[in-house]
Amino acid sequence: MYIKKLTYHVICCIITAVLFLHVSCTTQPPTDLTKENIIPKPVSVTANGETFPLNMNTSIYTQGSSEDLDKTAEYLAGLLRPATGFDFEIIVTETAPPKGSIFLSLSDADASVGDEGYNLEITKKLVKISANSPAGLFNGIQTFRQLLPAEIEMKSKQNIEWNIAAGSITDYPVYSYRGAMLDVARHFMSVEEVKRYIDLISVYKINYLHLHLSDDQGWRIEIKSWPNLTEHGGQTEIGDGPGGFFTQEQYKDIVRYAAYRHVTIVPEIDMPGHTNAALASYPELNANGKAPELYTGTRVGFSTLATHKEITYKFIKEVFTEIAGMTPGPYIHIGGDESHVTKKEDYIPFVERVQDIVAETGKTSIGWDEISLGTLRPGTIAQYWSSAENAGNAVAQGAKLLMSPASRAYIDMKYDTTTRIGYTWAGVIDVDKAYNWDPTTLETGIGRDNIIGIEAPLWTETITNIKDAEFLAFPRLPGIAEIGWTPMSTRSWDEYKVRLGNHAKRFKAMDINYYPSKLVPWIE
Ligand code: NGO
Repeated sequence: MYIKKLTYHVICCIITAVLFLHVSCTTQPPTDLTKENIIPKPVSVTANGETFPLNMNTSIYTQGSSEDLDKTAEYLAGLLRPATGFDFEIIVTETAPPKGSIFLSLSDADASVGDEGYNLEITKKLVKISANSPAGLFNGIQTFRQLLPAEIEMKSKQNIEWNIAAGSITDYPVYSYRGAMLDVARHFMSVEEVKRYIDLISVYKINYLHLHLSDDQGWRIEIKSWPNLTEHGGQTEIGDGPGGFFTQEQYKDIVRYAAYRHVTIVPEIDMPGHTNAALASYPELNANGKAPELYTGTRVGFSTLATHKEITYKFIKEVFTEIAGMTPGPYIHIGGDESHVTKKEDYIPFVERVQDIVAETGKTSIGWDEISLGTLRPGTIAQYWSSAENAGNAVAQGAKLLMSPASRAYIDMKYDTTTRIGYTWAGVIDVDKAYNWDPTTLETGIGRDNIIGIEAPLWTETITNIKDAEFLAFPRLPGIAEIGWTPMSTRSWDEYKVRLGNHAKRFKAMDINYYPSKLVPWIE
């Protein structure tokens, strides 16, 4: 009797173990597109209950051929090849592609998705991404990418099934400017590090990268007509690090790399303050004609260009002409913040004249909110970071605002008081605080019509490398990206944090050094 019972028990155990193994080895194919965790959240998603399987026979078809389409198809194939190990042949077609394909079209999108939006139609037979522009197709690809298992982000071949939930997505952004800023002046970052940042921001449909290229502690962009800026002024950074700078070829390489990912570079030369590196490199730019020592501390507001000297404007003109010549994007950022040692009566005409110089190069100026103390040229954008009064002045002049309120969007702030790196002057900003705000209701008098977009600045006084940058940017930056993309009416922190928690696997697969905030239900 006892032996019989034992045998029965052992058989039961074996059956349970086999069943368990079976279930854990074959994950169910996803069928509900509305349950996917897409960041930024799309405008509308409907499911059809089907699944599309990606396999070794899947090819990428483009509807007709153009340089843009070919590049976009190549980008997509490059994204999918490493982890799947499949070929993803790219084929041009004028007719409907065969079953099992991915189809890219620049002719069939709804007009309502605009310049940057897309339609993603998935059935069990076909994935079709349509858009009115290459940027829209690129955005559709980022969404498609997030529907695939997180392993798609791995660099080596993974032996898993690549199934995605089917249905339709119609999607387009709220704001046309969705930015990130990287300060390469306080601590220099290499070309490779900047490219990595571009890769990461473009996953979340961020389309501008503002590079803070000069400050008291270093000048980071080669200017052929003023070579000492980098030869001397590029050799320091905060602390005892070696500094560094981008040659013009390297800068152009960054611009091209970004453009391929539909990211526009916005170069900033900060002035008239934050200029010690330039002042140390050329004595004639100083009011007293004497060059100060290079500076490697963290103070702000102690330097100024000589606003009364003509040579200063020759300098600015030549610098901006060279930079404009390498920058296809429409904007040049002129800084303008914290010019505490420039008299207000000098600061105002200076900023007005600098906007004219930028206009002569064919570009439009962006400046920190202080620039609205003076008259803004038509088109000039003020970047709201600290003074609501300055931002209000800009609005009163009819200017658009780029929203970077420090207490929400400064991702160089610590998450809590124990965070190893970061500042606290604008408060501690955990993931909820960075996400849970609306640019159109933050300040009275600033509404939707006054806003061009949103940007998350990453200042680098406390960080020295891209891994630290990742730690401060992730996971706050995807939240800022969502503010820029998704209508406020469909956003809520409680729903977002669950979606974000599901991105842990992706962060890991992308080797992102993220902060595992306790406020987020991470699923690893
Ligand atoms: C301020 C200041 C920067 C600092 C940053 C640190 C602006 C626009 N000017 O933001 O020089 O690096 O704070 O958080």
